[in-house]
Amino acid sequence: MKNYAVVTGASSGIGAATAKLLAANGFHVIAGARRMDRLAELAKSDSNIEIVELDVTDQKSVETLAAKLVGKPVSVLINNAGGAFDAAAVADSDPEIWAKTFEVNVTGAVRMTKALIPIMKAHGQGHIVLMSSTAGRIAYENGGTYIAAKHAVAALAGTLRLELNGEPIRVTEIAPGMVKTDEFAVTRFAGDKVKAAKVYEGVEKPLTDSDIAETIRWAVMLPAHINIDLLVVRPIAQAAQHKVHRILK
Ligand code: 8X3
Repeated sequence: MKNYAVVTGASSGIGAATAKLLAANGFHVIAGARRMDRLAELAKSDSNIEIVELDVTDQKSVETLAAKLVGKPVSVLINNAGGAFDAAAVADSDPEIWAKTFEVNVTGAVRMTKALIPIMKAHGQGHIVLMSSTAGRIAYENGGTYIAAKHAVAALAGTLRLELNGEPIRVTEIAPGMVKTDEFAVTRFAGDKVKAAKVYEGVEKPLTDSDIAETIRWAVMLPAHINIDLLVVRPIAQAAQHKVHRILK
């Protein structure tokens, strides 16, 4: 029987690319997201992708999925659901957006992790991947909600690794830098595609969702005794958060 990999936020971007790549590499992928129409498209690409409606901010939704997975060989969880929902200075920011950002990026990952740890333990093997960001390692202006939430994800990864020491469960934090996806920057700028495009302006080759999926595939397919604690992944044009080589005409 194939090992199961559960991917959250699988309807687009890094989540969808990861679901496809893991399915192509022999996993039975459980692809979860809220948007079933998008997932239905994804499922057409590979018969090893099983789709499930999932809202990581809803405890019932997470429990319903976990109940289906009891007794199954779940060996990988990719906590990918997340996002940035504003680009405001802290002084101008909305506490509701703070709560939403933490709910999706942090508490959502906690819900999924809590629900699947017993299933991984019963299977005798597990790997929890947390998608943080370079925003989880350094601050920049006008990103406080997302930066704080991703720092929390990084802290969650470190805590879990300590607490699971002695169990056959790996914990990996993947911290992407500039990745150009269809939705990330557009969501951050509340649908403003011009502002979103500026993020990548003049950058010859920002990373793609498939690039990040490849790093995840590598980390989860290493022999089970090798734990990648942290992978910081940037395009070559981005030497540091504020140091981006742009070719502007
Ligand atoms: C996204 C990277 O630079 O927008 O996780 O924070 S950044």
